[in-house]
Amino acid sequence: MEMDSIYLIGTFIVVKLIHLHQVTTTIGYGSPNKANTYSVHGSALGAKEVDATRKNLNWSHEPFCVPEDVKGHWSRHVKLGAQHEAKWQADLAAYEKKYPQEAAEFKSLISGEFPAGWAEALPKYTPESAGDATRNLSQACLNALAKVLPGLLGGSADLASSNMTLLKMFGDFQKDTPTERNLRFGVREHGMGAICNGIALHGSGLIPYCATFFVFTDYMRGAMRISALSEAGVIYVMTHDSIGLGEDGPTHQPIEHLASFRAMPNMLMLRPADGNETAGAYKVAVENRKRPSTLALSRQKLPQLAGTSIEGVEKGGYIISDNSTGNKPDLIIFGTGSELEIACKAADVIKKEGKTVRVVSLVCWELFEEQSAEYKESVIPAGVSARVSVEAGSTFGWNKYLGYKGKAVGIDHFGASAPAGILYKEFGITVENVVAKAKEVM
Ligand SMILES: *[C@@H]1O[C@H](CO)[C@@H](O)[C@H](O)[C@H]1NC(C)=O
Ligand SMILES: *[C@@H]1O[C@H](CO)[C@@H](O)[C@H](O)[C@H]1NC(C)=O
Ligand SMILES: *[C@@H]1O[C@H](CO)[C@@H](O)[C@H](O)[C@H]1NC(C)=O
Ligand SMILES: CC(=O)N[C@H]1CO[C@H](CO)[C@@H](O)[C@@H]1O
Repeated sequence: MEMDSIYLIGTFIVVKLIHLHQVTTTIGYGSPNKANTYSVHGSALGAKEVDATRKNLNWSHEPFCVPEDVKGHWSRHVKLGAQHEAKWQADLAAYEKKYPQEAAEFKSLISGEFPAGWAEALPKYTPESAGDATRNLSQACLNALAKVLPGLLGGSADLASSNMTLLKMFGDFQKDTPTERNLRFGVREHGMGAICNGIALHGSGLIPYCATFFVFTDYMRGAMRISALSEAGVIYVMTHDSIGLGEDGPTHQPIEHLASFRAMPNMLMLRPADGNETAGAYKVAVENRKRPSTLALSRQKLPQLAGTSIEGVEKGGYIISDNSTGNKPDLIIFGTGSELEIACKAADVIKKEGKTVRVVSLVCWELFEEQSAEYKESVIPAGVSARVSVEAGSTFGWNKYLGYKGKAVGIDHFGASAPAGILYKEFGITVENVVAKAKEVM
């Protein structure tokens, strides 16, 4: 297969990362009095010990001096590197002559371009489309995008069948099958995130995604933070995103996770509510090659909500429905993900009582914050202080949009083991409770 070369890049990185050997080191090597002690870990050696170390290592050169023989030793790589590069360029030119189409694809990949019109491949939904879990809608997006984005590849921490992250037209990526695109990471979340960081940062145009339950981000938070810090555009597909996952219980139910990733710099935290919003989340995640995206997706079935759109998701927050005039609703209800439906239903109840109500989807706070002041005012007018939010997660952070008067409906304690419907009712994440809170603030 001529495409091998492209996927070999990925093989190389993955194999390299998987076969890291254990290395034994001595901290502070060469320091006669401090080597192998904690004191070299956190503080400088000090002038006296530096002198002793120089003597011990037989190092007679001035500080910051690179002796000629050392320089010569390392500089030989410059020439070698130039030779390797020239050979690579010649190979590529020969390849291009023989396989112009594949070479064009390869070049567009390594230059980081997306194929024209790629986003058209994202599935579209109408309010009449069947309801589904956003994890299922996510699988539809991944499979649609795999057809148009040759660089998209990924997998899960042994949960492909419950995470819905399998690229159906591809097999497993292995040593002997490098053109396949499903990576089997095994049950090791941190390694999975680290491997994806390597793939993203290699700069070969590959777009890595990885998946597990949202709560297990705790096992790979270090890798996720490195994605954010290192500007690695990894797509984190995080399913089972709330107490709505049901019977697995509190060990599997994320509570503070949305808030924690909203607090992480350079991380896009997206919580789509239905098909259009899931497609929008993927559009954002693919386009952001220098920011990782975390997609929080539901296990439970959700309806397609009138008013959702890809364009709305790209703005981070937008109006789903509104029956006010002059940008002055009596009430604003915010929702995200699986609770946007509750927000819409609560709005219907309150409208029937003769009030004007606006429902806002705050699917990605970071993107909303980047919008113009005019846009933000058009969605959340400063003059309207009657505000309620509903989200099946920690209420921490919602004051930013609710202000002093607003009320948050959420869950600020650990969950429990029961079917989703029972848990939502027990913990008050219901239409009735949103309506009650709305009446307190109006
Ligand atoms: C999804 O977006 C399209 C295009 O903006 C729109 O026509 C459609 O009604 C939306 N679907 C839903 C469920 O809101
Ligand atoms: C999600 O997809 C799976 C497998 O196709 C299916 O069994 C399940 O019913 C779907 N979930 C929902 C909530 O529609
Ligand atoms: C908003 O909807 C409610 C219920 O349908 C209605 O009573 C009210 O007049 C509407 N307001 C506007 C401005 O359309
Ligand atoms: C652990 C697990 O569920 N593994 C499954 C992942 O999905 C693939 C494809 O559906 C199955 O073959 C695995 O058994």
